[in-house]
Amino acid sequence: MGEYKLPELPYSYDALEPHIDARTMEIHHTRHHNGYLTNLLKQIEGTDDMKVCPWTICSRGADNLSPAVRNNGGGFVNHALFWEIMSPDGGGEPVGKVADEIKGTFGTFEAFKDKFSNAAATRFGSGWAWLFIDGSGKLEVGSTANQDNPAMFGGKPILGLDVWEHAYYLHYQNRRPDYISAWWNLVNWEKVAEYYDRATK
Ligand code: MN3
Repeated sequence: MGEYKLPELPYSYDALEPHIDARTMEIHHTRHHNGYLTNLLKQIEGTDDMKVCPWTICSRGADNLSPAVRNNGGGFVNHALFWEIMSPDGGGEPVGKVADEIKGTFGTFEAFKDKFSNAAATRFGSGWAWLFIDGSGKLEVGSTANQDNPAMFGGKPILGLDVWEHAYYLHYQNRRPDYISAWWNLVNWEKVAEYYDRATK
């Protein structure tokens, strides 16, 4: 089943410079992401879980997952989404239906951006900031610890930002807010619109 292999990046390791450096991207993909996959497979290889999508495993709920599947399954899917929602041609403003939803929910794109950046900056320790669709179908901004994601709590993520130090430390050291503001230049809003449309279908 092809879902349990390391996805190729849709661009080269140096394509996101200067916002994210090539060395960070390479280590992040080949070691961190690959490590989550390897450790997830140790848990589920040979079981029926291999027959279902890894997001489906997450959506069983954080409390229903073993710590190893929660951490490594989360790590595996979170990074797969993260690579996809970035692009060397990213940045700018949202497009499609999700653009209207963002305005309707948060007032303005800038207000949404501030809320999301704040969630990313204030997540203590390692984790992720998210734009997701909550259980009632509304857009929501939040953050999760470690490799948790909104799917583990009844939501559907459509945009995620990795704020683990491994995602930025080589280039930004302790300046997480600088990494966050640079990252907005990479957001692939067409991909986010696709995720939104798929999640609300
Ligand atoms: Mn990471």
